[in-house]
Amino acid sequence: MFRFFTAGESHGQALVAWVSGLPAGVPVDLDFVGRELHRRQLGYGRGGRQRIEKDQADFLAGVRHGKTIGAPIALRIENRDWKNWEKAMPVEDSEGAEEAQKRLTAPRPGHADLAGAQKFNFHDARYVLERASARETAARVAVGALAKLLLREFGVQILSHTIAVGRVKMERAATWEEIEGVCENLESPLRCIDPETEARMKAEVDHVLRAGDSVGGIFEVIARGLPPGLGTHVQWDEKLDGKLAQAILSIQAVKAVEIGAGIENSGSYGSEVQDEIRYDATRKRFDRSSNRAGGLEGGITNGQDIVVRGYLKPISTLRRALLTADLNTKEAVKAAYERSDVCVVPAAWRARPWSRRR
Ligand code: EPS
Repeated sequence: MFRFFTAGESHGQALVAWVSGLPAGVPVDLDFVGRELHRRQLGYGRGGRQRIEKDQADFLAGVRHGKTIGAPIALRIENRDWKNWEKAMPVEDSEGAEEAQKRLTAPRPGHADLAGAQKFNFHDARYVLERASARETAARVAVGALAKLLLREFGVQILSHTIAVGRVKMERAATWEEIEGVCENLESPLRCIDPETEARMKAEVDHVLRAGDSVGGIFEVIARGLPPGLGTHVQWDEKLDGKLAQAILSIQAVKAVEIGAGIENSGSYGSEVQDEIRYDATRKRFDRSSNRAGGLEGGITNGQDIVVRGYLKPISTLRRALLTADLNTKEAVKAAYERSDVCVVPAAWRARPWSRRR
């Protein structure tokens, strides 16, 4: 079974990941892993941190001579920003450490700050936000790159693109070729396939930047080439749609997940929603006339593209701060502001295409 854990504070020494369950012999293309990490750092509306970091995965275990060896994999991504935080977040308790600490006592509405501080009885949300930070996704991207390298061996392609930023939404369906194009293009500011819509998305980011606000959006991930039969209908926690939903919802700021046309389907009649089945005699396989189910029926892949959408709320760090209550004095204060992104939609989207194996 493929499993992973991540560790690391946003301003600690490093992010680390531990991965288990990859078979021996999977080629580990370090350039590919590096490119995935680089892509995560790009996108319009990102904060100043990306100018400090140059994320790179340093493999410590489980990969030898360019291939997995079946043993657990350990990797490390350095936080270059650590040198600016050593005094604020030392590992050992030291003299004067308290004064140097960059305390955060005005929890941001919508952030893990308050709930996390209550959970651990902290009088400062620093340790909470350090771990709740979207910086953690760098470790997940490195792990995801390894998973993609395994899937590549089976001819599976995974692409993704931006559907909406704030109030600006793509109104037409994207073709596979268009999504491939935007995945290859590192210059694409918001990873939207339609230049006119993307220009309006950029204006939306500019608007919130000027207003001291933030903006969310929708990204879509598509997996092509998976055979029918992955996942299962027999046990609730093994259903693939449930597992995918958990994976997407666990990304910082994602508040909803959609599989196929799930949201629209809930307001339609059954006759309009189900994908009719036919048999393609040339390709000797069952097929569907449409893909409103998003490639999953009963928690099992049906051989069609898997289509999953993640809905991101606007991130909770705002220059135009909202009201909150101080953790210690309980007084009404403005929520804390820390350097932040204003739009993370293009970072949540981080897949890239690859050629099918011949
Ligand atoms: C991020 C790093 C963080 C944030 C952002 C994403 O760095 P810093 O806190 O030093 O600016 O920019 O994280 C958040 C959105 C968040 O809420 O913490 C990154 O590497 O992606």
